[in-house]
Amino acid sequence: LTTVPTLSGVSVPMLRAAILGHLRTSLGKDPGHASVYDWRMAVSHTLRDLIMEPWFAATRRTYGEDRKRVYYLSMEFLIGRMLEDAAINLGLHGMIDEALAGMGPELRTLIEDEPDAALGNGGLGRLAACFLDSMSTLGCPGYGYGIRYEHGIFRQRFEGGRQVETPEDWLIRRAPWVFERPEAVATVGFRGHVETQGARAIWHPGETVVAEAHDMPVVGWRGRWANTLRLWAARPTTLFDLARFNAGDHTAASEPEALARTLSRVLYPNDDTQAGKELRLKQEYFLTAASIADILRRFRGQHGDLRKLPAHVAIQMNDTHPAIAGPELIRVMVDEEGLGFDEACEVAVQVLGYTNHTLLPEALERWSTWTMGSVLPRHMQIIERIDDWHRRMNPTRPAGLSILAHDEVQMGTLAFVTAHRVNGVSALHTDLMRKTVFHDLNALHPDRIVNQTNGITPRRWLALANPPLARLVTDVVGDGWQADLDRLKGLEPHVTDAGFLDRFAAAKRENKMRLADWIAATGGAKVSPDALFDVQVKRIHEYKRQLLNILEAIALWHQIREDPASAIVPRVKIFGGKSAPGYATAKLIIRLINDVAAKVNNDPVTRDWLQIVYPANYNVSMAERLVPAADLSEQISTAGTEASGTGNMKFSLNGALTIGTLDGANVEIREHVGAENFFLFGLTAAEVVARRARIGHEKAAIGESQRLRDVLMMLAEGMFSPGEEGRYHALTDMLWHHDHYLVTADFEAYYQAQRAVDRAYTDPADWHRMAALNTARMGFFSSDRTIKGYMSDIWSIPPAI
Ligand code: DL6
Repeated sequence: LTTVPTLSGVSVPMLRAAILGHLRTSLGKDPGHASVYDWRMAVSHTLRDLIMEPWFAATRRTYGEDRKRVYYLSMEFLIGRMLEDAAINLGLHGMIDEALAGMGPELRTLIEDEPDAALGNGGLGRLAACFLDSMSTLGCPGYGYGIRYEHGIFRQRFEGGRQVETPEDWLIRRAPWVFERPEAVATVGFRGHVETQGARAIWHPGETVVAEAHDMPVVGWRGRWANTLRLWAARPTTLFDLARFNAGDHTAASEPEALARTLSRVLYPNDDTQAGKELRLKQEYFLTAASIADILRRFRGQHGDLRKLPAHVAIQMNDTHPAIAGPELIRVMVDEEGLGFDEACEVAVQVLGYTNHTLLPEALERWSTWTMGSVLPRHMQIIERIDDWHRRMNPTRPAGLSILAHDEVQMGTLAFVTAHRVNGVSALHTDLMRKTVFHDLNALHPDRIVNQTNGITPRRWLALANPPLARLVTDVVGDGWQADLDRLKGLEPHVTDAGFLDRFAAAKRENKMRLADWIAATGGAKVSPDALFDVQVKRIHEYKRQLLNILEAIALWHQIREDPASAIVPRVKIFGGKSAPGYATAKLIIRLINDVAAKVNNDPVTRDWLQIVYPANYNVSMAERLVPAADLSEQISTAGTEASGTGNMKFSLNGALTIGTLDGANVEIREHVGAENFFLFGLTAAEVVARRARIGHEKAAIGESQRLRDVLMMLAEGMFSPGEEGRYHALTDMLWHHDHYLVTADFEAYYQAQRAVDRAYTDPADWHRMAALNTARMGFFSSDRTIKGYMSDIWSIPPAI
């Protein structure tokens, strides 16, 4: 990929003129009266202008060289802020800073003014955003396809320690990175009936909406390539019911508009449970149908015959959410293009890939055949025929293995059957996919399941988030690591050099001071950067075991109270994360963390040794603050439950040591950074299965730990819920009687591992050496490596030359 000429000529005076120009012509503002918002928009437009040439050039080249394209269909893209990302990728951060000097607010102020584009719940959506960044960096021609939710993931605040949700409104002000494309539309139908004319089926939808494209350019490293994230917004086919309006029924007149808009109004705030809502199914079909119509329109313009699709098009289904893609593609080929059914199935399979992101049974999507049949009647018929086709093609298929088992459409099975590759997201997860949920399908299709261990973009998660460490890395290994993360290995010979370690430690300290200032400024506790910053940030879920972490905090607090001399390391435990609004246990855990924080932070005996901080509304921008400042990364899920994790990679890359179980990508991180630089504890996935089968394992574990008994007693007696003794009885009952996630079984090992952390932290030089080795050995976890794997093993897209 060659350097983009438009960028090489950029200078500070030119940027200054462009920013002032935009202030005047795009914002209509005199600099003397411009607000922070106006300046942000002017700078964003200036950067955006510079992305146009790479963006157009990438499209021209893709057409000119007739390159195969990949289409990444995802219900979630957790993008975060765009301005700083564009500035870093274009290499213009410093110049913009200079251009603004003496003229407007600092670039940092403008960056902080931008709302996060938070169109996702957690790992799955953030992975999609990292993948787009890598595809653009690698020059892999591709589109992300998603929904332009008016409201992204809800805003979280705490009232009396409890999570309260309010709507997020990233679109309330203009979004400078989004281009409306009123001409790029697709009509999407629902319900209705299917008419049969001989062998032909004609679907007459009962409802239709229009999907309207909104495009965001995604620029790669140094602007050498830019792809498109195309987000669909729903609008009505008829704007307004004029007859009803004239009859005086003004509210009813707007009904068509209101109904359509509902489709793209909110992101479902569940990342792991079947929403079970018709609206969710409609959203999934809306995304999929609009995207496939768009893909086929582009394809037909260039190549015509849909039988040639696999040579030119790869479609990746990000989890089962867009798994209706198989039936939809087949519907178009059979009903609209006249292909034979079996032939259409074969074409679809060659085009589609499916990534599985979870093995949790409650997260595997299923729709009742009744719901599917009434929302998408033609697709229901096609799904039955796909199931029949699959059975015919695989005569040894076990009787119970059907897409339609238990009168439900099993979306995991549907996605598996209609994809030529099905991938897991870490080595352990892929292995478990083969052995558990997809055991029978794997036996029929032994080459279909492949592994692609997740990765993260080093541009956002090191270059952008951690400038002090990024500078040190550049000084030692030279520029270029941002697009070739294996170069971090060049740090390794320096980890025994005291001068290097001092600089490494200074970078961490700078990040910790910045975080401490932010915590204080946002109304949190005053924390000291000398303390060990111990961070667990992710969705709140029982399997992720924030409960284990907070129980350990209670045990530590109790220990220090009993024996103050036993405290050797001051520690700040930092939590961050949202619970699904309807997930009562997770919400109770949030309240417990806040209750324990209130007690512990006000205890004069322990205050200097233990503090608990839980800033509300964890999102991508907060992660960018927390990750670089962490000393310790908590990756403590029950083994066999976290498909991969990507937070674990971000922390390790930024020089935090991990305390973790052998779960998801932790296994591979530990292999890469070295077992001696990782605090391992807990049961393995196989041991988890065996332990769960032992009746009364909870009581046995509690019986073996006086410490755990003390903690549970304090909780049960209302130590953290004065005036309401029973507040946490649901949690203590669960731990005593049905502890599915084995908090009790792993508690003691976790407590001891934390004490090993304490001891290690008392030797700062050695700690920093271990931390630096983590950074040096994380090159493998770049999402560039992951995308290269998808390109070669799933999409059959050659690297760009
Ligand atoms: O693959 C991205 C990410 C993994 O890192 C996490 O381990 C996994 O929990 C997450 N999965 C989901 C599940 N959503 N659904 N369905 O978000 O994917």
